[in-house]
Amino acid sequence: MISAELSASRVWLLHKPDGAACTPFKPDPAFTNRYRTMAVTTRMTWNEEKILQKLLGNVSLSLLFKSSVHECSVADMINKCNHQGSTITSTVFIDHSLRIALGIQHIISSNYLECEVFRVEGIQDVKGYIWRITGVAQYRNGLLAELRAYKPYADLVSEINILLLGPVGSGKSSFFNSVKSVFRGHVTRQAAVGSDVTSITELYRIYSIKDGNDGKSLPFMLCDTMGLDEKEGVGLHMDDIPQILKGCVPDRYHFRPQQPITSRHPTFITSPSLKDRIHCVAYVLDINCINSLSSEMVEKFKQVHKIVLNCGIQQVALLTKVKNYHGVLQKDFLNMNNSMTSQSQIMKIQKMLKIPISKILMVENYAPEWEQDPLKDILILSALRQMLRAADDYLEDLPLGVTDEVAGMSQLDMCDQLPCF
Ligand SMILES: Nc1nc2c(ncn2[C@@H]2O[C@H](COP(=O)(O)OP(=O)(O)OP(=O)(O)O)[C@@H](O)[C@H]2O)c(=O)[nH]1
Ligand SMILES: [Mg+2]
Repeated sequence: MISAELSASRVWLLHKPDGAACTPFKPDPAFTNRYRTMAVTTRMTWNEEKILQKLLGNVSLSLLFKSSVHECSVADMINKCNHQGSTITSTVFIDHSLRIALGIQHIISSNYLECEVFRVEGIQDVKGYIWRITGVAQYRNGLLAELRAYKPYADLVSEINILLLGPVGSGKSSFFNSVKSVFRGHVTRQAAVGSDVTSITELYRIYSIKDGNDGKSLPFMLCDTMGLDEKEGVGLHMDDIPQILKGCVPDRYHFRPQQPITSRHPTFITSPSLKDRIHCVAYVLDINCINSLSSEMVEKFKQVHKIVLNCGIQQVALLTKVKNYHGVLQKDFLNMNNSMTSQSQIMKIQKMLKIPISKILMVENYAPEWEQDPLKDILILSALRQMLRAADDYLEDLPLGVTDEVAGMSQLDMCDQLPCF
């Protein structure tokens, strides 16, 4: 086990024993003398070294001091490490729950097998990387706690319905899988995802998400749809969209690209109430395809935008497949968009959907991999938080008559008040 102390140009690695009880390392003089004449190599494995280099921003590491070779003498260490650049130190804190998960809760932090000091070259933004190591887990956990405590505005509904709309293959189902994975604590793949010329998702799904902590359902639903296609008669039918927004389409409804749902369908919800309605629409788009969207698809988006706007429902854009998402941590989370995308992509989205920059969200979904990544979690949770805030704005903005429904107004009357059709 390695713990790291970072400096501006040096990184200190303290190799901890993997067992529970152990005494601190005392170098054997014979061992020390033997190794003094040999090339000093790190105790880290190749893999560990690569991970550390990547974590610090693809830097190169040169070992300056190794306690088992150079003896545990502070003077010797200072001598070897002096004049190697300025130092800012920061200690890596491993949260108690993570220690339990890793099975290292018994390790007393003062016990080390080895102390190594490296010169770090190529580091671009020292404070950013230090923050990245120490702050990411805390920031992620804070967001998670905030969302676990979330309650819809004024308790008008018990769950917020977020509708995912977008072209075939843009990552709608993967976003649901990603959100579920973050709350579950490991990567899960409930919704089928994949790549095909036509939409993989054929059923309308209203997914609930359980909190991994206590297994309770969280107060939001992700509504996954068939992908939009630029051709007519393929993909989600435009006339299905108003029915979905009103809450007339049931879970597991099988979309028919050439025939939209009507009130004659046996499972059509004829008297939807506020809880059945969509409270926020997220337009899901692959960030890498924004500049190559066909004029037909742009036209379709404009039509959808008009329908949603007429209903007074809040809208956000969710850009997926953001490859360089690691860049966001060079500074802070406030400038996420600037560091991850070009202005031309942002301008195009703004023009097409008339959505302010604050509502253009970005994620890298859990797609082919099984490893959880706290950075991905931060983007996914931040996007979800913005969607919930948008839904709250919608609820707060509802006309009095509609909110009266909660106090017993007829569901049918309420549905008729919808301004969209
Ligand atoms: N690298 C990367 N791949 C992604 C991301 N999101 C989705 N994918 C991949 O893109 C493909 C399509 O993803 P889906 O989630 O099925 O997309 P969809 O919008 O639900 O597609 P349809 O249901 O067919 O309309 C799959 O191969 C995913 O693994 C992402 O953020 N990053
Ligand atoms: Mg899908």
